[in-house]
Amino acid sequence: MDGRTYAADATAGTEATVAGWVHEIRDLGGIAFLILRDATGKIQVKFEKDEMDDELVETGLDAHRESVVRVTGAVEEEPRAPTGVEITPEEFEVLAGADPELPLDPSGKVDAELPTRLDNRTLDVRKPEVQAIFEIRSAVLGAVRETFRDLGGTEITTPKIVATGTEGGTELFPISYFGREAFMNQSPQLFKQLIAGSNVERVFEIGPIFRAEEHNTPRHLNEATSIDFESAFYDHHEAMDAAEAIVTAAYETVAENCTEQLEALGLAEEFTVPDDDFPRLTYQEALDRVNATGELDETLEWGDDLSTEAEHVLGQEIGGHHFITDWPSEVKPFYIMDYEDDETVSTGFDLSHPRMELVSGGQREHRYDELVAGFEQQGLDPEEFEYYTEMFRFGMPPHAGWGMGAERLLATMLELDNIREAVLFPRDRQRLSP
Ligand code: AMO
Repeated sequence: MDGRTYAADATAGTEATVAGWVHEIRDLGGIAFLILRDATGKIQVKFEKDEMDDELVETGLDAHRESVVRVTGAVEEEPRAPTGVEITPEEFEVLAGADPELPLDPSGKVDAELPTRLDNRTLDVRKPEVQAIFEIRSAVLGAVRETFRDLGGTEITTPKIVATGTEGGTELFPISYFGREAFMNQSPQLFKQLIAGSNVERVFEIGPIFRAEEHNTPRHLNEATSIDFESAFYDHHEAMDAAEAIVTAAYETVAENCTEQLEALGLAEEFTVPDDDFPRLTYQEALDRVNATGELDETLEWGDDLSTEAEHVLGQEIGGHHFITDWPSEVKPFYIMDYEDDETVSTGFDLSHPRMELVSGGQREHRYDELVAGFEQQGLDPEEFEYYTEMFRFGMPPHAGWGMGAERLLATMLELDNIREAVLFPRDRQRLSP
């Protein structure tokens, strides 16, 4: 908008035009204050009734909360105002009125349940603490991209409509594709591997993944954002180094550039960047640590998946981000490579925050015969995946990579109770719109 000044930039001694939402109006009789809010914060607009044009005063004070207004006037110092300045209107215009009854109170004085907030996301994101989450999300994704590029990665985008699933058949969303059955992709897994096998070698993608999850939990979405990485000539140790670098860079960026947002979330004091040296425990060591606490009713044995409860106990024990490596081959997917000297153990790894798992990855099976055998062992028909397996006959280098849930990274970083807080328009079992 021509000549518009943001609330935070209006300086005393100038004439400015500001535009934004009516946050609140405080009418004290002879004098009234309208607090205008925009992306940068709040500014006070002063109405001195006796000294101002009646019509202007009326338009200003009759504006309902959350109406969009534009104000032009002199900016003067006022230490009691939110930004230390106030504006006295010479012109006042309502650009878009708001109904007097709001489904949600953006000033936060009246609490709303999450479903009401998600139904009215526009109003919800007007709250500074919600706005802050999405500004931090943007900063995190920016840092992730930049760090991948520093690591020599090339950003790719891969199809979301696919013919076959990769991460377990029950979690697929079927769709109709010109009369043929197709699916929403659960992971860019096979595509990123195929391109790691090209001259591009090291790739990353930030994009949607779709999972028809059984669970409606605070950690699961049906559409999530996956941060994926894959590199030729990397082993699983190097892939873990890259995951550590990405997580640390995300925290560093937030600590450096998002102080206001952390304040809005009440996290400014306690926010800390983790050491980029996350402990790496083997799966067996993880079982032993959990069993030693005696906190579970059962004793975990080799082959058991770590339940949410077991993950939680281990998280409390370790107290920070940690890798779990050397998983039993049978609990990891067909594309993960097993150790040469012991095929019951895989190079698969997870990276967890004490609250939840963030990453799965591993070194990939790049040997054609072993790959095809892996499909069969997992009950998958290798013929359906020929577009993928064929390429392994034409020089597929050793390679490794991982996938990280962007929302889980944010939920753990910002101590959000529910992963949906980190998604503008979440998709879950109940929610298909907005
Ligand atoms: P996995 O299925 O473990 O591995 O997913 C990787 C990471 O993605 C996130 N994630 C989810 N987040 C929210 N809601 C969901 N429903 C959801 N599902 C997954 C988690 C999880 O750790 N192809 C492999 C990765 C690889 O090996 O490169 C994969 O998809 O943070």
